[in-house]
Amino acid sequence: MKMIFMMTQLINHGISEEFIHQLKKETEEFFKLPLEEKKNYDQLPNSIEGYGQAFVVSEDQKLDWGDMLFLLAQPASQRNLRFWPKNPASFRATLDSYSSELVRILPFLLRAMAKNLGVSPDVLASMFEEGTQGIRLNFYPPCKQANEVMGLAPHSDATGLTLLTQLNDVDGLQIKKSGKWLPIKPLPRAFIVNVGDVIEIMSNGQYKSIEHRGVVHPEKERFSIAAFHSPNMQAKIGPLPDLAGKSGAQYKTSTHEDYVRTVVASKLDGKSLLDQFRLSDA
Ligand SMILES: O=C(O)CCC(=O)C(=O)O
Repeated sequence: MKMIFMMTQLINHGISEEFIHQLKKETEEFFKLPLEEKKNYDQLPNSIEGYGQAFVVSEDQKLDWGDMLFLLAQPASQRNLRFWPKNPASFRATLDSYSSELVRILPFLLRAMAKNLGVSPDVLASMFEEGTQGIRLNFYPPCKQANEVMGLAPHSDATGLTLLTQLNDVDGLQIKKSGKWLPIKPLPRAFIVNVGDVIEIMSNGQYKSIEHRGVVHPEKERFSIAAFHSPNMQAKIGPLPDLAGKSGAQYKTSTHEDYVRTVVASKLDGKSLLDQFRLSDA
């Protein structure tokens, strides 16, 4: 049986340690700005983009113990600079370079995955060309009652492939494996690569999206950046025809627009989103 990863760590990616250090420094400086200044980048109603909280669906929901800034970084033509911090002064340029570097790396991973699946090497990479990239910067302050709160609620990413960087030496990411939460220790300078729901669907279930969560440290703050990659808007979200043809489609096919509409209307709850796309008689 071939090895299929749900989460792996990528090293030798060509992004320098100095650059990651700068990214960390500026991310930290941003989150340490006075609240009044950060509020200039506040999320607008019914949108995740900007400074605030992720996945808030109701007034009485228990919020995550964390701050975040979410930016739509690609396609670059669709950026809304209203949400891109002007302070620190070079932060916009740093984020822009980071976004481009990840776009450079992504096709290598997608080609390796296509090869693993036994399909044409460029089939996934071409669907992700001119695709979307959302960048989420996370700041988890320490919490004396760390066991009582959650930095980031359990979920799988609704997108395709996520590249995650932990910016300081405080761990907090956990993945669910065989029903148990397993802490992840990032390798030095590695990106954590998480398979998302879109890749689970496209691979007809051969790759499984990974359920994960972020826990909080009682004394130390933590910073991370997740970059979520999705196919372009023309791509259909469904099992690749070569895979569905062999074993029968396990998931339905939707337009990308319909897929996004379903995601936005769904409550974040582990991997439950996928139930809406699974074919019941498969
Ligand atoms: O902070 C982490 O390590 C996890 C972040 C993450 O998974 C996310 O932002 O979706």
